[in-house]
Amino acid sequence: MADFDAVVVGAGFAGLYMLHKLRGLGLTCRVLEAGSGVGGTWFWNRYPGARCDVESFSYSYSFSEEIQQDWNCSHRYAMQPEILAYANFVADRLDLRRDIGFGTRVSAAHYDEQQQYWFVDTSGQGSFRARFLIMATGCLSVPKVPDLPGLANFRGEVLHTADWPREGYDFAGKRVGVVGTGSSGVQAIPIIARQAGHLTVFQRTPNFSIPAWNGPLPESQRQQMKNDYRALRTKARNSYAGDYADEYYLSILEMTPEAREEAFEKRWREGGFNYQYAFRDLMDNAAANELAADFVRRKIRAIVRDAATAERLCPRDHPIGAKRLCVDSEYYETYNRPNVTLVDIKSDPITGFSADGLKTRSTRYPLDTLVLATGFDAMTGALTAIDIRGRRRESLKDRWRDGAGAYLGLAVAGFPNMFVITGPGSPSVLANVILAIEQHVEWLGDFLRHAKAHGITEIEADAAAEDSWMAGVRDSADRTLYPQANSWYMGANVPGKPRVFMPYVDGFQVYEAACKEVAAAGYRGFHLARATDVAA
Ligand code: NA7
Repeated sequence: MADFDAVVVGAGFAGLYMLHKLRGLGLTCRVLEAGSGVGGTWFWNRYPGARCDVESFSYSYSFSEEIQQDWNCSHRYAMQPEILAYANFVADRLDLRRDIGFGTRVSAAHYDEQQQYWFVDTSGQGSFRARFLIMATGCLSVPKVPDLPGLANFRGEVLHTADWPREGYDFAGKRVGVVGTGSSGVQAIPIIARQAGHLTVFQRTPNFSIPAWNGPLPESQRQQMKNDYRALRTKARNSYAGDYADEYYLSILEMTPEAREEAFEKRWREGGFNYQYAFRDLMDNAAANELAADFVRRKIRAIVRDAATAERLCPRDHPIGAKRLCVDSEYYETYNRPNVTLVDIKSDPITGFSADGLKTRSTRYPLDTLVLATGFDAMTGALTAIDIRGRRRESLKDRWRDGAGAYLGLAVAGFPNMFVITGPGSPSVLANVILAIEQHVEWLGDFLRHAKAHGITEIEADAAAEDSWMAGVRDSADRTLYPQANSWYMGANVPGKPRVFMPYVDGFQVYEAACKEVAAAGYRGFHLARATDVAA
């Protein structure tokens, strides 16, 4: 059995930075990664059109001046191959690979209370013992395969966006069906439509999508951003969304109708998430939200020529922003193509499959290929897939049966020395997730340095502190419109998963201040013990 100070699970952006940080603390570390390369979700999500919805200059590490100056992003929003290349660039630059075990899927992790060690098991790649177990398993890493009736009868190819063939896929001339119209579907559909013979989109729920207006970054702009990095990163660090765009400076309800229309139009023209974050009342006032939603519906009707198709694409069942906004490139325009059909499977549900197609209640659709863009068991799926057992062999899956939670979104009572990077109860996916990762890794790094300096061998969240933290997370979410959507933020996209709003909604900057305050108060809410304390 191999021995380390820490085992880190996952070599995405969280695992890579965590490894670098642990090395800096003089701790030995092994990163265990199921994939054959670094990059996490960007390693697996290779579907056509896969792209980040956070702008390139934000969606990058800020901890190394050298890295941020030496890396060149090519577009306003980076495509998946470029993000994967960036993860590899960082891994090479920091010489991280030698401490990563690739092709290693963690199957179990059990805590030994007497020894204060985690025992980590893998599927055939050995066992490990470590004082600390750091879960860098990502929020969007376990693909959700829907239980479509009779899918096993289908003899065509079935692909999932989040587990895409590495060699790519040729849609030329094929009859393709796509199920799922979240971000992945919205990004993939325009590209597939350009290649396929015919594309049929099977939509259960329409989503709101804002144009990305993506394009190459001119060298002058790239240089300007690099020169301004210090100020941009500081602004991001002090913001709600962990981004450097201006935010919360307009109130929808306080504007005149003319000014409001102009403001929506301006954000639509600018593209991306600022359509949401520019307005301070969009997520907490239903009337304000409806005005913003109505503007997007009017845009859809203006873009999509067939009136019935346009109506089917107009979301009505949730407040805009309560499900993550999609950021698209010619998504709505795609429905003007003669080779694209939109089917509403809420009113005409899928009833089964034959060898060569899909059947809804009313119609048969011959297909060669079915693409599932059906999302993820988000935020907790990768954790509950592992047999994690803490004190008294309690399993994390059981602990989270009625809803996931963690003190500061980082540590779970009863699971000492285990930390979850961007876990439930932290800003994670509501912030620029790379900055959310950096903040967690840095805070945890300080905590582990403190532990080392004081001979602390066991760190555990206090159960009452965790309950009170999660009650705060829920109360804050309940003051917003977020819980009104059946979103993956709520666990609502996975049948049987408890519906608890998981991310921290009060803002990245408020969260970071709370974490600093906990540290300044001697890590309030944590029990710290030395091996001798336990033996005594
Ligand atoms: P999402 O946003 O969870 O979208 C999944 C889509 O798949 C959504 O339209 C779902 O419809 C649909 N879906 C899921 N299950 C089914 C079944 N059983 N039948 C029909 N349709 C189904 O996942 P994405 O991968 O697009 O994006 C996830 C995040 O990744 C995204 O927000 C970015 O942050 C990156 P529903 O809405 O549930 O009716």
